[in-house]
Amino acid sequence: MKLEGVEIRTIRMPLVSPFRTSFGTETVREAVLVRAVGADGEGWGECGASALPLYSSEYTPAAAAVLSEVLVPALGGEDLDPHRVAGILSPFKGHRQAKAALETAILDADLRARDVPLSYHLGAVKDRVACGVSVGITPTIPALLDAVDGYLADGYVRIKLKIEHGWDLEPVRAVRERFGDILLQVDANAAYGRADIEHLAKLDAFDLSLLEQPLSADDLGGHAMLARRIGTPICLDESILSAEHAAHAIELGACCIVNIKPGRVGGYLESRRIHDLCVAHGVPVWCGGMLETGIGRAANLALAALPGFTLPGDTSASERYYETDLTPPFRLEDGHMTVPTGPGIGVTPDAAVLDEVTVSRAWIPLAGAAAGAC
Ligand code: OSB
Ligand code: MG
Repeated sequence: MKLEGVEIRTIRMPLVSPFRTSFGTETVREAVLVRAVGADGEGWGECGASALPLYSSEYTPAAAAVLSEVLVPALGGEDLDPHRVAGILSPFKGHRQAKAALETAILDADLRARDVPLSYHLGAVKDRVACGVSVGITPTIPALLDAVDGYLADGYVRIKLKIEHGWDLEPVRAVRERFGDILLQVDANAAYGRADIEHLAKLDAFDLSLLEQPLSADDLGGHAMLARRIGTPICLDESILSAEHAAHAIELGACCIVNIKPGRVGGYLESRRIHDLCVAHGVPVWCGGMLETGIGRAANLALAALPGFTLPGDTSASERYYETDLTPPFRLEDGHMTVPTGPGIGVTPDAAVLDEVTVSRAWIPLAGAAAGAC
């Protein structure tokens, strides 16, 4: 893959409804998209970072800057194997979501040129995946019950509720009582501390499939303490930034389930390593989400089709997030979504829709590439 240059775009797309978590409320998805252009075609990647550094230290202006100023120039204009990108970028600390978007765009361009679907490249064994939905914190419990009711009517096979201090036992109890025997799990986005262990143990009354990231990202020891006290399985999200982190967390008994978000761990290739590690340890995994447009969603579906993804992911339909997606909309059929079969990520953004939501763009030519290539 000989790269001519990379386009970095920032887009802003209104969400169909506000998404509230313990760390803030999103009403618009701001994201960076990466388009890698090579002699044999182009490829796309979506950066999971959002407008403010609330989920992790990354955020869109920083992601756009590090891509333009550091990561893309580091690639040079030489022939590039997508599997070598992470190694080339590894001297630069952090910025995993930005690195993931760049690696994905290059991998997509390479796979398209060779007519290979991403799912096949990663080792997928399913052509459709079971889908869950992540339900934000609502102003009232009746509003939450309405939201869950709507998603169950859409066919989602599991519900994830966001929780925080003051919004945990009661909403969970209300959903369990109203909807009975559904697959139900909760996500705290690191809102609690070790002092809350006894309180969190009360969630055991609700037969949850898992409790996601209750404590701070750095506190693997606290998660291990909680895991010994509580019956509900602990799943980690923010704590797992690489296969190495996953190995440590499993070894410590900090989790028995892992949420794999490709951006958070630096890309789909690292995601596959985490998947393989978890399968070897008998740890189930599922595919998380960052409110992706169709670009990121397509790639997430490819990953979610690997054999170790035995739990439904946050791979929801386009209409759960956007009135108009950048790609043909991903639709739920009988609680499942079809894994794209085209080469690379299998979808391409609609140029007119993309231009409408673009707020800034930059073209980074690569050394050795023809001037003005675009
Ligand atoms: O913690 O899983 C999370 C969205 C943004 C940031 C963090 C998280 C989420 C979600 C939504 O839960 C997942 C999705 O539907 O894309
Ligand atoms: Mg989470």
